[in-house]
Amino acid sequence: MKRVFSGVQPTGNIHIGNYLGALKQFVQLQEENDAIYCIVDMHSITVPQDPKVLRQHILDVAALYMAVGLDPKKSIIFVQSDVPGHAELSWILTCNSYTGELSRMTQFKQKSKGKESAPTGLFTYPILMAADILLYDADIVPVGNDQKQHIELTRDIAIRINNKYGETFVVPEGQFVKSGARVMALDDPTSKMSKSAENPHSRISLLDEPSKIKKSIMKATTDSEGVIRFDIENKPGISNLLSIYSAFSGLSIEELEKKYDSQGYGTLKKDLVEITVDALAPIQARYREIRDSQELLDALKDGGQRANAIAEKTMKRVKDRFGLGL
Ligand code: ATP
Ligand code: LTN
Repeated sequence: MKRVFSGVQPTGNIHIGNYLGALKQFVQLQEENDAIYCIVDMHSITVPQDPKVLRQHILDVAALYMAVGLDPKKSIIFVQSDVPGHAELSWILTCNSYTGELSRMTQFKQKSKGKESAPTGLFTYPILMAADILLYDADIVPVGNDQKQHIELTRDIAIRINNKYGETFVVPEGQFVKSGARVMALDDPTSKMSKSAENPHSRISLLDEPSKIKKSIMKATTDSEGVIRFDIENKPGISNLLSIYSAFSGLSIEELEKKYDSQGYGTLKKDLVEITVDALAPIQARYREIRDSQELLDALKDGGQRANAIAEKTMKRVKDRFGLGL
């Protein structure tokens, strides 16, 4: 059995990009693996958060985890800050990574762009992510394409420490889905769909009402050619809609191109609204059931304890290797 680990930030607005790129795989992977899914609240404070809102968002994401199908009997579901090993290991990894490699991270470059000064946590964010993964000896890390560079860094750090201190960490592999790995913004199909974009019509959040979903999709940016075909370079808008359609329906892009041969963009969009609303309805219903339940709190508490037991073992091994403590 392989160990699977992944995390999502509790920053609200979990969207279909997060779902198709990451959460959907989480559910499949829990069936045949030893899966651990984290709500990475310490990552979210790399940018300012309102404490009251943050706590609500932690519960929102936990409820969404369960609403999309994660089962606390099959997977460990827990909150990062409940396990002190993440911060502890992060420091040890910080001492074994270089400012040069962190400066090359595109996420850091994007998030600090134009700012006179950026929080140090934004810079060392990928090290905390490496700690999350290495703390649990993860073999597989299912994430969206945007996290590729962070996974590479995690591998580099693990290999570096294994070479220097002897076998300490499992070197993990990223796992990326084929369709949905990079869902683009509906209003600007050249940038990725993001929680933090100002325009709410740039994304479809998992909890959006049908009327909002309809508005966002019908407004989505396309082109003036009028032909439905997949071509990311020249037709990023239509290609993005086809990818979303394919990921939700299970139909291949080729099948969709055939289905919509000589049809208008309006028809494609209308059908996509229906497919999306239908896919999200059961998730939304389950979310409403679980969000304020004791079941959710119990699952997180139990998950935290089980995660901590694994983390403590790793920390003991790591401290031994480094000669830390007694
Ligand atoms: P955002 O940029 O929307 O704030 P994020 O990547 O910073 O998202 P997370 O909530 O931590 O924040 O992401 C959870 C998972 O969703 C990650 O595995 C990430 O790769 C994936 N993901 C995020 N955006 C997309 C997207 N547009 N398409 C596919 N996967 C995505
Ligand atoms: N950096 C990721 C979230 C994240 C993560 C992790 C993903 C934090 N720690 C460990 C996988 C494994 C993001 O922004 N999407």
